[in-house]
Amino acid sequence: MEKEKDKNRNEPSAENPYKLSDLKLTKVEKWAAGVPAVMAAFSDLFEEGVPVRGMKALFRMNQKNGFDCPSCAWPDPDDERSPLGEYCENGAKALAEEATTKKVTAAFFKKNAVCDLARLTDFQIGRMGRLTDPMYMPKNGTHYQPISWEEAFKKIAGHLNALETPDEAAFYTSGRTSNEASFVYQLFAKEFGTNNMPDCSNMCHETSGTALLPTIGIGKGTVTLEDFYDTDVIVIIGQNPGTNAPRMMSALEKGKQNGAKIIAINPLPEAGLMGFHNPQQISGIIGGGVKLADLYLPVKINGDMALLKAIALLLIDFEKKSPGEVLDQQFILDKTVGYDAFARQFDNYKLEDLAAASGIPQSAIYEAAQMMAFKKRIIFCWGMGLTQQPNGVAMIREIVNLLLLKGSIGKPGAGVCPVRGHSNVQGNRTMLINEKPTDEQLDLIRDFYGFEPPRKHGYDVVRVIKAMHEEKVKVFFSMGGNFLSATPDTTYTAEALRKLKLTVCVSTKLNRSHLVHGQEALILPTYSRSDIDMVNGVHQFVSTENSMGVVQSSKGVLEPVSRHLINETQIVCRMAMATLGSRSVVNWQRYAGSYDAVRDDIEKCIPGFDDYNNKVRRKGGFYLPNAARDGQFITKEFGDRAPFTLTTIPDNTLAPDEYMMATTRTHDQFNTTIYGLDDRYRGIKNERRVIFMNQKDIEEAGFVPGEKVDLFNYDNGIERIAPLFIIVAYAIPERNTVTYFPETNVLVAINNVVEGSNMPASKFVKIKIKKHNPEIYHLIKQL
Ligand SMILES: Nc1nc2c(c(=O)[nH]1)N[C@H]1C(S)=C(S)[C@@H](COP(=O)(O)OP(=O)(O)OC[C@H]3O[C@@H](n4cnc5c(=O)[nH]c(N)nc54)[C@H](O)[C@@H]3O)O[C@H]1N2
Ligand SMILES: Nc1nc2c(c(=O)[nH]1)N[C@H]1C(S)=C(S)[C@@H](COP(=O)(O)OP(=O)(O)OC[C@H]3O[C@@H](n4cnc5c(=O)[nH]c(N)nc54)[C@H](O)[C@@H]3O)O[C@H]1N2
Ligand SMILES: [Mo]
Repeated sequence: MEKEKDKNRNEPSAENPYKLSDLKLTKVEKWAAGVPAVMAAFSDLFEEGVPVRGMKALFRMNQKNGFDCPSCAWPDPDDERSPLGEYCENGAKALAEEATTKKVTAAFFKKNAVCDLARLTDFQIGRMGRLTDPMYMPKNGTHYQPISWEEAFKKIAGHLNALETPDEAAFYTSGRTSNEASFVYQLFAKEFGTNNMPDCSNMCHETSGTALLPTIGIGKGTVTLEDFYDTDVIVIIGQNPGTNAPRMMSALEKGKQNGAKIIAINPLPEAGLMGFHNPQQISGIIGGGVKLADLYLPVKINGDMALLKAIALLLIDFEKKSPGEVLDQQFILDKTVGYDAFARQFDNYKLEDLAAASGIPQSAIYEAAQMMAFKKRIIFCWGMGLTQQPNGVAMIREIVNLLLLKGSIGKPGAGVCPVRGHSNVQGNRTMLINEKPTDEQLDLIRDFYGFEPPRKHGYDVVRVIKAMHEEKVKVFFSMGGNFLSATPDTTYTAEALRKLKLTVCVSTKLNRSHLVHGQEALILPTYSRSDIDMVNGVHQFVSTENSMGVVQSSKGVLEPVSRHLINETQIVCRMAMATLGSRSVVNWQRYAGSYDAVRDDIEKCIPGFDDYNNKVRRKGGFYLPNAARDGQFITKEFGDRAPFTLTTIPDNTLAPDEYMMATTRTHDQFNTTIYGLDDRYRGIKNERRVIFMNQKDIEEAGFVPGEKVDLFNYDNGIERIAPLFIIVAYAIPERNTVTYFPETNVLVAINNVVEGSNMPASKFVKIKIKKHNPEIYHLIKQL
């Protein structure tokens, strides 16, 4: 084995390519969506060779009685839905990706050794098609081989039951798993005896939940779509709606038409922040379009804290000049605590220092504060640009501070809107997929089922990788996702995964996490959201929760690609029966046979789901209760008041040869699923290994645009190398750079985390940039 790895040491691989594609730079777009978006969507369906199948599905996507788009978590309109379809370019791409009729069969695995496949990129692997059969990799094996479902469950049970403690197992979840499957999955982990349930939230919006729960009493957003339609100011900070939540732009458009102003805060002038052609409306297709941002603030990476403080400073200042007109004094008195200390801190801040730290001129900050000063209804939306910063929790608390000053939360047209990623990531959490469930949640499970669930907190994503390294975790089960590619410090994580005794991936498509595996490995193929899910002859539906707390049904429409697929709920139930046998007090057979049965019991264990089976059958679903939305902030520490939080400004000094790097998404990917090599809105064609730099930095470092460079990170005294990137000159603040994940995850140190939420700080990576050295590959450890 060692020898084989050595032999590969200097061969090209996903992390270490020797060649680049033929990069072409095109125009950087100022408008998102519109005709090219619709064309791109359709062309994807054609490329996958599934136009009829795909079109049929596309017209059912996000329609009442249809299925929930597997792409993002943006909600569907409660009332009218567009006759042209409630989908976007990226939803169509996600659909094309899973509707493909190309197959990765047992014969494919027989032909291809895993060590060869492991060198391919996620893009190359993703093209190969849908998984059709359960597959098994024996110890010291070179190829996956077919295995029956029965045998697969026996293997899992054998490994799980051989562990010294249940905490030597960990159960990961990506965010597409339905409420029903999530519920049985966490129930199994708890009955088995562990809270080791890391999930994609640990890399995504954990920071938001961590910040919101103690301040407003709920770890979720408070606004609904309707709030966007009738509001005064929408602030979009650290989020790229055009690419990652394109249907959000219809809501922004409607809000603007009704008079709202938009402030965009982002180091990059993203097309989706600047303007919008609505492809779902005839007017958007043939011309026109709306300008979105009324004010664009090109903040430095991590300059947001200084900016938010500067705005607060000005608002407090304006209030002094026009008492009672700027801040909501009654709200502050009735609903909050800690205002005095909060206001007092500004004696120690100067606007000019804050402006310098944020990278935004004082005049522009002044304009932003003016736009909010005399308005009462403000919505703050944010995404990974904030949550993946080391001080992300504090920054989101600072956003809450601003809204509390204005009394702009818990009333129509106002509040917080963390824009979630995966289509059911919020539902996963509601269903108790959480490494640190509360005692109240666990008591409900205990009282209903009659077993004592474990109370000790489990591992999150970063901690589980370390625990694998230390061989404290030996069995790793992933419900969806692509753990290797999504997580930080790829080389370190790959080493951790290889130490495991067993890795199990429940997946729809082949990905790199199947190929960098434990001593033994299983791939369990399952249905995707758009597939018809028949159980006991009945066409079943599942349910999901969107970014705004609406739970609705989702029913697939496509014939599955293989007869051997079983749904995620059945996979869990059969694993539970094989593992726990007569030890279990749960009727897994009943759950395996009917989602209604699962929903009946969710209703008993999770508040807000009364009458679940009836309500979920209503067109459009139902809203979960959200006290903060109704203006009640029930916090543990302060009763029914929301606290102001005192935060600090980070010192972001860089060494002279250091740059700050944010890793982000192209328009042509869904996380680790790479649809293509373009990033149309940012003017990139045919290459992902690019680094966006400011023109002045390029010149000062003695580079030229188009030059090939290698990237380095040195956190914790370890040299991490990402070779062969092309410099692209871009409108980005000085000393800031942007690259795409997963390619640059090798540079994100495992200890570079967000304080409080322990998420990887993937938008705050200190790097050095050197001219490409063809000899560099000798220094790089092969995965
Ligand atoms: N097409 C598509 N859709 C997706 C996904 C996808 O990969 N592709 N992924 C889904 C998932 S799981 C998620 S979580 C969401 C993610 O959606 P987003 O939250 O939009 O995530 P990113 O694109 O990673 O980064 C958002 C923005 O943060 C900005 N940014 C970087 N650093 C800073 C900073 O310091 N301050 C500020 N203010 N901004 C900064 C970047 O320029 C970028 O525009 O999208 C979901 N939807
Ligand atoms: N550097 C850097 N790293 C990041 C981020 C970043 O911005 N920068 N973003 C982070 C974020 S926000 C997130 S959410 C994570 C995402 O992390 P993950 O959720 O782990 O990754 P995905 O790429 O979304 O997972 C894709 C795989 O899921 C499987 N799949 C798709 N649909 C289904 C389904 O219906 N059922 C099952 N069982 N499997 C399915 C397919 O096999 C596919 O290969 O990545 C994080 N990593
Ligand atoms: Mo995410």
